[in-house]
Order: sequence, then structure tokens, then C-alpha cells
Amino acid sequence: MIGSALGIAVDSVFANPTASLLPSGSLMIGVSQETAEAEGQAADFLARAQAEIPTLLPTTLADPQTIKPVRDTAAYLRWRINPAADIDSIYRNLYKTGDTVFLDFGQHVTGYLSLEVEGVGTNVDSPARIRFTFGETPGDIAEELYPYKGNLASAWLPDEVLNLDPLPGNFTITRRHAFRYLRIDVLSTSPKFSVRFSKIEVKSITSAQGQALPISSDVQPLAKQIDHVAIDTLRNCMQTIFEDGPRRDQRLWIGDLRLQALSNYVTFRNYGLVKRCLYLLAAFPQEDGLLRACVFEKPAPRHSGDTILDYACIYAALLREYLDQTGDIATCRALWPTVLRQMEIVSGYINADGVFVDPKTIWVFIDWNEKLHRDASMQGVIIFSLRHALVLAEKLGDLASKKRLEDMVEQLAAAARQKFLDPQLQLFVSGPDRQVSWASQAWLSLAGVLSIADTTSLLKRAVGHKEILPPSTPYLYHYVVEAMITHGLKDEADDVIVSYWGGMVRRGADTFWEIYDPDDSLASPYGDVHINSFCHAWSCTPAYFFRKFGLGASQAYGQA
Ligand code: RAM
Repeated sequence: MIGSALGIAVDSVFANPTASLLPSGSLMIGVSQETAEAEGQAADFLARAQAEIPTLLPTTLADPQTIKPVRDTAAYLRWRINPAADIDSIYRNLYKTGDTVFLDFGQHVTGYLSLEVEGVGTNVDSPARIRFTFGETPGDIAEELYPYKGNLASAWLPDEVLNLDPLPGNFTITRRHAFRYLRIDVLSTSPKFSVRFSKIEVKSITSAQGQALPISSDVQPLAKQIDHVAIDTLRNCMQTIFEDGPRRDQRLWIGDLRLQALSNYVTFRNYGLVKRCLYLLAAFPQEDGLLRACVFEKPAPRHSGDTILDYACIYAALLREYLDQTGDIATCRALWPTVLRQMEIVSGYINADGVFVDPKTIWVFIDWNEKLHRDASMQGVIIFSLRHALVLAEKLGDLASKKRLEDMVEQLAAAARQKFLDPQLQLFVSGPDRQVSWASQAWLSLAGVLSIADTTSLLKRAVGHKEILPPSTPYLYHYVVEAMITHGLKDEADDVIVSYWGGMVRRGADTFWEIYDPDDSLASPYGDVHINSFCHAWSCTPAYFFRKFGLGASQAYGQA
């Protein structure tokens, strides 16, 4: 598929991904010199990223409440949490082999657990083997994690078995965890003693400084609650990078980053952290320049093997929005060739009719919904990103690139109307079965392939279309809401926030989840709900919608 052409009217640079939008001199140099330059640039980008490592602010939370999870078939999360005994009962009781205690810190945290443990008995003649299980939801601590059925490494499961030795002692679990609930299982002590716990504390950390900028006082109580949960989600994902989720992956993903950056700009305004992440991503492209979908940060920054075509495109939006927020033209200039390279590479996936056809050789994400046909939505992502790139080109005075990008937008938009707009339904369709999905409507709306008025009508039709394939993640729901807001459907956008994010709040979310299927609390893209992340950055954007567009005041929140 690489090398396919856009068609005659397209500038050759887009029809040939080996050509370049970069100054022509860069094509003339030898291969080894090119490699050396790429390495030099990567080192430079990395150095700039490392200069922005933020300080992590610690807060200590101590003395959790002892609780008892109770199976509740009527509760979405499958369990109800009842307080058990007195608040300090864990400190007064003694625990032997086979005993279990459940604790609640009262809020979700990202941090390090520490506690004191002593042996009480005739002889403290062995270590104490203890399992700690960290729960973001009640199910994490109340249900057995094993046998594990998922397809991601079980090493991500939130439990640790430690042999505490010698006793008494003060112990800190060195691995950082994300949790509200804690289960302690005493797996083994010698029969000659029991253990007593004291000074149970968690040191939570974040790079979000101070309070988030306030929300308008006009918003409804449910909107305030949603906002609170969104802010906690963002705060707990803001570490020395914007992590996707502090429980699992703990990685910088381009798609998650755009949504975190948007929310950060209207709340904590940590611009340095966005800059760091932009440079980190740009420091580790593939050999052909395609950005990796994510990078690992620790122990030292390094690339991942994943590439996602839509994420690579979205980097253009990230850089443009960063420039709008900060005016940091120097960073933009440094990273502009990276944006252009993504645009060049993606153009290689466009066929002679100006249409994206999923080659199945590269990951096109859009959403986790397995049933989704992705051609139409990916076409939308490409045009959306090209539009951001051409604004950057203009701001940077790269008028030749701007012209090429404009031509390409025109070609792809015309092709999208031709290929993906169903003349009868007046909705976007994708694939041989002419699938109508929210992914296609949202992304081709955001791409602006129809006039604003026509897009507004189309989105209203989509709201009324009964068989439309819904998103399965807050990530895609974000783009549905973004498309609605930017086309005047504010009430409909509020309705989505009320039912989707409000639904999570009503069902007990302290932080927003990676996946939310209102009909199935066990849904997981990874085959086992216990590997899901329940504090997931891509779901924090109600904080952005409320502050940026004045959402949250509608009556819909009152009726929920
Ligand atoms: C998941 C991550 C992340 C997402 C990618 C596509 O594993 O948690 O949020 O961006 O996949």
C-alpha cells in the first residue's frame, strides 16, 4: 500500500512517501550522514525532554477504614462496600495465617504503600508472608485475580506477595500502585505468633501542582461531581509523563496525550510536561520517521514497538494546540519536520481515488470496538490532522507545505464525500456492509468534509439513528462530544456526558475508567476485567468540555 497515489492533481510529494516535504538538501546527503543526523536529533530531543522532568508532589494519606465488601447483584460494580468494625480495628486486631482484612483509603491515589508490622506471640520465629492486593474498584479486592484469563501479562495484576523479614519492621512496597482499596492476606506465619499492623500509609504523588482552575458556578451538581472525578483522573495520571493509566502501561501514548493536554490546559496548566512529552515522542521514531504510538519512560526513555497510524496523525493536532496555548514557536519549529513526516507517511496509505483503505498491515486504533469498520473514521483523522498541520505551516511561514497540505485536504474531503456519504441516509458509512458508526460520524465531522450546517444536520440524524454502532471507550466518546460541540449540538453533547461519564459516577467511579460498557461491568479489551485500568487518562475530558465550552449547566444533569 505504501507508494499508492492520490491521483493526478496531487503534488508528487504526497503520492510518494519516499519524497520529502523537508528542504531538498536533506535528500542529497549520504545514508550514514543521515543516520548520524537522526541520532544527533534524537539525542537533542531527548535532552530537551529531560530538561522538563517535573517535580512530583507527595501527599500522605494514613489510617484507612476497615471495610467489608458484600456481593450485590443489583450493583453495577458487583459489590457493595460496608464499613466494618471501628475505624482503627486493624490496628487493634491480631492476624494469623489465613486471615484477610480489607481497607479503604477513601479516595483513589497513585503512590507507595508503607506500614509497620510486628509479630505478637511466644516466638517470632519466621518471616510473615503477606499478599497485598491494590484495588481501584471493589471487585479488584473482593474477587479472586487467579486464574487469570487475560492476554496482557499477568505481571500487571495489582498484587504483591512479600516475605516481611525481620519483624518487627517498617516496610514500604517499592512498586508504585494506583488504588483506593487494599486487601491484606496473611499467607503464612509460624503458629507461634500473629501479626499486628500499624502506621498504614500511602504517599501519593503527582506532578499536578495546586488546585485545578475552578469550574463555573453555574454548573449542575452532577456536573460538579463529574468534574471532580475527571480532575482526580487527570491528577493521578500526571506523573513525570502524562501516563495513560497509573495502574497499567504507565506509558506515554499519543492518543491519550492529546486529551490529557487539552484538559491540562484548562486545569493545572503544566505546559512543561506537555513539552516534555512532545519531545519524548519525537525522539524515538521508526527508521522511516513514523512516530511510535507510545514510549516507555523508565528506567530510561526508550521506544516501544507499537505504531498506530491514527495516533501518528494526531501528533499534528497536539503540536498545533500546544503552540496555541504557549506561543512556544521554537519548540514548534523543532518538531515541525516530525509533523510533516507523519503527513507524508500517511499519504502513502491513500489510494488513487483519494481514499484510505485499511491495509491491515498497520494498527489503526480509533476505538476498541471490534466490530468497527475503520476506513471512514481514519479518513476523518487524516483530514483533521492535515488541517492542524496546515495551520502550523502557516504560523511557521512554510507556505509551500501549506499549499500542499491544503490541496491534500481538498482532495481527501472530496473523496470522503464521494465514498463515505450515503446519499439516502445522509450519514457516513464505512465498509462493504455500509456500517453506520459514531466513529465515522464523529471523525468525518471533525474533518469538516461537509459544510458546518450540513454537518450539524448529519449529527442530529446520527443521534436519531437507532442502529448506529456506539463507541466502546471514553476515548472515542470524547471525539463524539468534540464533534457535537464544534457543530452547535451543545445539548446533545451534555446528554452524552450525563449518560456516559455521569453513568460511571452514578455507578461508583472515583476516577474514570478505560472502558465503560453500561450493560457489562466485566467488559475488557484484554480478556479479563481485572487487568482493566480504572483511572485512565483518556477519559478525563469532561473537565475540558465544562471549562472550555461552558457545558454542565443544562437541565439534563438535574434529571439524571
Ligand atoms: C492501551 C492503552 C492506551 C491506548 C492504547 C491504544 O493499552 O492503555 O490508553 O492508547 O492501548
